[in-house]
Amino acid sequence: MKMLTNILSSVLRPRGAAGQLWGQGSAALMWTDFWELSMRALAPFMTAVRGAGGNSTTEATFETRPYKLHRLEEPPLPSTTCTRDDALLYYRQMQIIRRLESASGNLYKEKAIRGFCHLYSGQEAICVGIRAALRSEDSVITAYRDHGWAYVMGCSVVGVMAELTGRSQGVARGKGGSMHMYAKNFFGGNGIVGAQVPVGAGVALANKYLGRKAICVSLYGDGAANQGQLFEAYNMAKLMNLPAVFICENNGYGMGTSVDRASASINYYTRGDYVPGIWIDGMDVLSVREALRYSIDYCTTGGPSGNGRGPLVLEVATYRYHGHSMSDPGTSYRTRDEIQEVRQTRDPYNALQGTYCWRRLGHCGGA
Ligand SMILES: Cc1ncc(C[n+]2csc(CCOP(=O)(O)OP(=O)(O)O)c2C)c(N)n1
Ligand SMILES: [Mg+2]
Repeated sequence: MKMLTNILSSVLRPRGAAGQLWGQGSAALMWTDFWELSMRALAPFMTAVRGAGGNSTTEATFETRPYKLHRLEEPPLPSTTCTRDDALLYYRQMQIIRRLESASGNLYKEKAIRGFCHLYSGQEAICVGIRAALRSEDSVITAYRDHGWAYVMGCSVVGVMAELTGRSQGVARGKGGSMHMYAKNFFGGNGIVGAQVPVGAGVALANKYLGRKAICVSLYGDGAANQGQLFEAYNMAKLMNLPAVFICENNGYGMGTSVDRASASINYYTRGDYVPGIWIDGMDVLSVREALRYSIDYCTTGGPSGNGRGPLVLEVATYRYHGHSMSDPGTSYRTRDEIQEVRQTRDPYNALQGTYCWRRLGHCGGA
């Protein structure tokens, strides 16, 4: 408690009467404090980009990172347009998720969060990029690393934090905790490795059956990618031509096991065999967004019926900064230098800030 209070004390505003997160008396942390903390962290960035004002462009075109294809002729577009508002939104979402996860880690150490807790830091560009492409009718299902997903799918930061700390104001009334959060068209938050993938295929089947032109995105890890139930889901999705997008988040490790120790083939985008696939740089939010736009088009148009060409298997290459869960320091099976190098060279929001927002959309002039 003391440690977290110290960390936050320099930036928290005076505490109000309602919305207590946890703690008592003057040491209490309020929900509003958490929000305030996020907003203050973003303020310099917002000011800089807005301040670029009249002599800057409001829209620019960027190259996407090269994609690798499996059984596809045409790749997603090699360039994409991003407005300053889009860039700000993506940056803001990624910042909030990063800070939400840092706060979650601290609250866990303080025992304010109990049970399992898996953090998404390092992987933010995936959920932000995918969400940016989805329409309101599309659905998502993921595994247990779901705090950021719950947030981008419509849950408030307060709702996520309340869920994590077992409060009735939580997005699952405090009954689900870290691994079981839900929102409209967000089917969780699932703790059993791989089990969400056939469920996602079922959501895609419902979409097709009900005549909705909507996709279902099912996310799973590189560790889950070796499970038999995934191949059953691929098979059914292909047989029935379902609008299902299976997405492997390859963060390099399944618990403490690296991908090359666990998988006979680490080309996860090819593992659907007869299901076409795409490899994507998952640290680049716009490349992720563009690949999902392509996937929506692929799964909902063309094909024999004109209603879609069936499923896809995507692999997004990423990295997790924290250990597998809060009980894993994450340093016994990889070096600190490895983590540091990714932070310095590939970090998703540093890349967005440096390349897109500041240089191309205002800070240093137009595109
Ligand atoms: C069926 C099942 N087996 C084992 C576990 C224990 N377990 C939890 S996470 C995990 C590793 C999953 O790694 P990966 O799919 O790469 O996801 P990541 O944690 O890297 O996001 C395992 C084996 C589980 N939850 N469910
Ligand atoms: Mg993994």
